[in-house]
Amino acid sequence: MTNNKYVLSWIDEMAAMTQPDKIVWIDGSDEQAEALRAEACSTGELIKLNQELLPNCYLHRTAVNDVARVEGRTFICTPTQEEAGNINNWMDPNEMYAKLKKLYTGAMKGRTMYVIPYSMGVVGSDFAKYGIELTDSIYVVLNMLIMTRVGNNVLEALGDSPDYIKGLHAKADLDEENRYIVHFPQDNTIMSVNSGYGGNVLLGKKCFALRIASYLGRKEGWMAEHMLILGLEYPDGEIKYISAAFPSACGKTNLAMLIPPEYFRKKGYKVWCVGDDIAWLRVGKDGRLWAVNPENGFFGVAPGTNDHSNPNALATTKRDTIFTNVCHDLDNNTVWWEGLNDNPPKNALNWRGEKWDYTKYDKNDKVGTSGAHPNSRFTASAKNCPCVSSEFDSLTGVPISAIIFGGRRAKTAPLVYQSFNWQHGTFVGSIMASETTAAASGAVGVVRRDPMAMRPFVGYNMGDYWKHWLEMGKIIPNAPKIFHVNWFRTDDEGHFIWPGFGDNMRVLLWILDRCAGKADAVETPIGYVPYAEDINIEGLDISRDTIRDLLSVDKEAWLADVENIKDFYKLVGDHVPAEMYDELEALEARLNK
Ligand code: GTP
Ligand code: SPV
Ligand code: MN
Repeated sequence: MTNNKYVLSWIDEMAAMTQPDKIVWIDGSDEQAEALRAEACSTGELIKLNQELLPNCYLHRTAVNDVARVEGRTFICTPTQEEAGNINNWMDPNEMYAKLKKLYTGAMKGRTMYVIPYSMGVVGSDFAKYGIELTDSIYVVLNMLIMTRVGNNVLEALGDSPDYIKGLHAKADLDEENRYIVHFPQDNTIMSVNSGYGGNVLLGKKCFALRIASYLGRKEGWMAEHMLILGLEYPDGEIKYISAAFPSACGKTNLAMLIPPEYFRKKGYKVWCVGDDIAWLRVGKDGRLWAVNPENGFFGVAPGTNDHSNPNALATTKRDTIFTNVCHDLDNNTVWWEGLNDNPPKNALNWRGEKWDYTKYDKNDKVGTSGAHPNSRFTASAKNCPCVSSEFDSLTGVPISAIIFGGRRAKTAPLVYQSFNWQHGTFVGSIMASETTAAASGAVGVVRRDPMAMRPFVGYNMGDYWKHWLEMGKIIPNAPKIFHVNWFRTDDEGHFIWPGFGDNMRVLLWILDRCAGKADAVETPIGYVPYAEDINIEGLDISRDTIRDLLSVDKEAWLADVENIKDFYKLVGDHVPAEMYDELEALEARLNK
């Protein structure tokens, strides 16, 4: 435990409000975790899976109304609304504290409050930041034990300092109408109530490592981004690092754990995973941008994960994993999800825990008829990933050569293009758009602008966030080059044209060749696009003409997009930096030329 008076008095205050029966400190030991798993199994909160096939694996089901992040109920409570900006929900902090106090009062009666001291980043490293989450959910404790670094060493590293992020989570009644995910950046405080789902309750993840951290990063001169980090190893052993921002459920985990196509594998190419969701980036002494993954595990999308799409992720989930809202195969007490294989279990419970009939599956009503919820997830330890990078625990992180933005665009965006420079690259990030996915509640498949894949995660004014990107560009002497990719262009029948997954490596190679000055490019109105001949398609059943199609830039579609961007900039409001408008005008002028 600790003598830190800031920690102890805060816990006293929170306990006085929530009134738990008892308080248990989480020490990070296996014994304690095992006892908690046993307790959760005894109450039905967890289901112990087949320990021969899936050692130390468990299944959890959330409430049916609580299956994704709730952006509409997520708030940034800065003293003024202007600081939070137009993209975030805002409420006056005092008003919000008063509202929350009512919801938390007595919320833990009859329950246990767990105190989780955790670190985002390697404990004791320059990058690390500490947090304490108070929760009444064993599921949250067990997930935090996988996703973050938990234990007494965190309290030792914190010492007497008040410098930690306070997080209070109470399940309360899981009442949708009173569900709140609230951030008070000035108070280093996160409060979550009436949810039990992933990003709403694992407070180290989106709440701390993105929303609060982005706010701190701006103050302290670094960046917190919704990015994977991977290392691409060449046959000669050299490794180049890339970070990439795609919106939720748009392919970060898949790209981070990519297995190169056979042609490249045989030559000795490899890909190493440093992170699949969040990157903290700082300028190194050598003037390059260095990245760490502050997390310790993966909270990955289950559906679509299989032996072909992402064998590394699948292997990672074979032990020590908590599955959330997947299908339960009763015959062998294992799990299943859509896209795992073509053999849906015949004797199974769906994600709601009801008897499931796979013959009724209707892809137009996935939530209603699927075995696994479309946003069902696995929580798995990074250490169990076959391709985890040897730099995973590095104290300094890895140097980034290229930053990639990307989204799901059926038409407009080409397979890949490069920005002209950092400012233009920031603009490219600011105009990112993607079709929405099941990772957040709401309609799926609607195009929305999602700047830097951070629309739901910037802890302050979006316009100021872009300004911060521009400022960072000025203090990184050897800045990464900025690119944009789109794996999701479709043909007239709606089929994906690009094979994606492992074959995305072919695009990464062009990107790194550009960074090394080894590849030419065509200058187009939107940026530098590869010559079709420069995308290596060895061993791939796809024609040069198809590649040309994938790389084409449709001026009419882009001009329509420009109008949409103007509206979006207006929505972001008067903090949009002048440089972004300059870039928008220049883009329009180039398209009209
Ligand atoms: P979050 O964890 O929500 O932040 O998402 P993520 O970006 O890590 O998403 P993930 O890698 O789990 O991708 C989710 C979905 O994208 C799955 O349905 C995948 O099958 C699909 N996907 C990933 N990569 C590709 C690709 O290269 N091509 C196609 N067509 N689909 C892909
Ligand atoms: C996302 O939605 O981007 C996720 C899952 O990575 S959650 O942790 O729920 O935010
Ligand atoms: Mn994410």
